[in-house]
Amino acid sequence: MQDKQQYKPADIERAAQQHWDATQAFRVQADASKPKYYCLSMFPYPSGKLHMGHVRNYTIGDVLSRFHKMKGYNVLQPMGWDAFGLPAENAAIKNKVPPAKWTYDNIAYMKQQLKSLGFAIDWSRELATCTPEYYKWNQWLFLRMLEKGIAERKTQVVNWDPVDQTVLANEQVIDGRGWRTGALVEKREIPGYYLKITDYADELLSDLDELTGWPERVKLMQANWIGKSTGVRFAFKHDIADDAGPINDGKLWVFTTRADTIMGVTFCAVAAEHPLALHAAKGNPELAAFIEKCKHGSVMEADMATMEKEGLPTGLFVTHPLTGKQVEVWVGNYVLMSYGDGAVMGVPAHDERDFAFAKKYGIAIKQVVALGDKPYSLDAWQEWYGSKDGTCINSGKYDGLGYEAAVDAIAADLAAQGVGEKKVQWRLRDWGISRQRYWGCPIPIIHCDSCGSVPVPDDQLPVVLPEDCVPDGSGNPLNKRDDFLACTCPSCGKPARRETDTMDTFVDSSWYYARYATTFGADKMVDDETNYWMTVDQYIGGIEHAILHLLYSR
Ligand code: ANZ
Ligand code: ZN
Repeated sequence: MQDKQQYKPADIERAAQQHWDATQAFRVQADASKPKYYCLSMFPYPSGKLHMGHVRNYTIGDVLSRFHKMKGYNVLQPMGWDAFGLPAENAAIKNKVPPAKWTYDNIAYMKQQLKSLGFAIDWSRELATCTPEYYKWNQWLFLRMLEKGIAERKTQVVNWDPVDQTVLANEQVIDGRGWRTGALVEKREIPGYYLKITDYADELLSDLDELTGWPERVKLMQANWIGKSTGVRFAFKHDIADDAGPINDGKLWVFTTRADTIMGVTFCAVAAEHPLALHAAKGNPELAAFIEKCKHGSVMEADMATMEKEGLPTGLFVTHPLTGKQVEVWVGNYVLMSYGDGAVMGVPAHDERDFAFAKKYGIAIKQVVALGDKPYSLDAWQEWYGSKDGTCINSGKYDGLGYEAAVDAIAADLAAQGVGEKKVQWRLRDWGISRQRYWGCPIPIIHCDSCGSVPVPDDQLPVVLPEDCVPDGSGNPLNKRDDFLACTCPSCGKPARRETDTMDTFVDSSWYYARYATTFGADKMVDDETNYWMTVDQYIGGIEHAILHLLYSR
């Protein structure tokens, strides 16, 4: 009888792994004599235990890495931890342990799981975004952006839980109510920090053409996200005033992509947060209640498109710039305050949303574009909708003009009155990076009663996050930490208060790939080693991850 050969993974794999460890088999450095291969897997969130998705993802990366190593490449396969974020705070509320402890425990456990899988990882480059060595560079880069004017402080709308007196993340709002308190969530305006990605909108859009190897539909999603829209911005004049004088200087601005339909305007609609809506609500409890209700509604565009159109008249009128006629202003729940000017010219004959609104409230519908040679019917209209075919009718001097000629003529007439011009409008918003959360990278700003918001000087970086707070759900625990809050103003030396907002975790995960490639422990954000390894040759992560980045970079 022959000896049965048995595969004993525990023995064999341990021996191989110990050998790799002892010889530092996967530890790599820049080496100009070899071609390099940088294989980057999406870094995990330390949620507790690895799941099969991790194993699948990292196995693919490992196969590619080993294959290239055998082919003679200098292969970098790093690993690290996307370690800040809300789940750690939720776990803290539930288990009463500091998020730091929960996170570091999870990292230790998951690291040992990863190690037992025997991946060809250069562990000497391991990083965790919640460590001061890492997030110092978030702070440093933020300060550089502040200097360049591409980071700024401005007001932002947040979800406010009136019972817990705290800001909620979108995912903590369930059916319009706070996840813990069940209280109706309000939209509040508070100061926040933004990165001006809109300054780069043109570049972001045109450089999509240079991306190779991405599916067209992904590029299209990106383009739609950036959302370049060419149209006309113009104003309806009015003399609606409050004690401080005419509201918005007596002009109701709107943005339209269909200036050719301007003679078909039968109403205007403004967002619930628009100054005219707020003004009208002062003497109108019904309108005030409606505005209050809208505040709890969605601001997601997808929801806006499908939800039941609702509105109320304000009783206010503005003047049509080309006909001189009075046009009634309505408040409409389908008008977004955050897009364009937060107001629209209502053209029910040609805009789907305006049509639904006008039908519901008995507002006049006036056709001003001939739909080819077809009579005006719902079918013909649906077929035409969104197209730029057809010529102006019922439009006085613009009759007979096609889309472009009509837009040119109308824009010129508006410009001659000083109330309008052609405009490119972007859907892309500046990236709001501040969160009113504890478990994140502190924003390096100091508030001084005399000097205002003052940047923390570089030699005081990193601003270290205390790791022993246990959030209880009622607001950011940093607000109760005097040892964190108290500081001196870098500019006048008087006692001042530290900013308690932290950065969105997408700031952390937007540059970790560069840090892996940097000399370990370098006292620079990136260095020559980074130049050697960059760019990433192969990224392995769910498309979900890429899409999440897109969705949250609002
Ligand atoms: C009148 C009109 C007539 C429009 C027509 C369209 C078709 P995009 O392409 O997405 O830029 N709009 C403008 N600001 C808005 C806001 N804050 N909230 C909701 N809707 C808004 O869409 C531009 C069109 O969306 C604009 O052109 C305006 O409606 C509407 F036959 O003006 B349009
Ligand atoms: Zn000061």
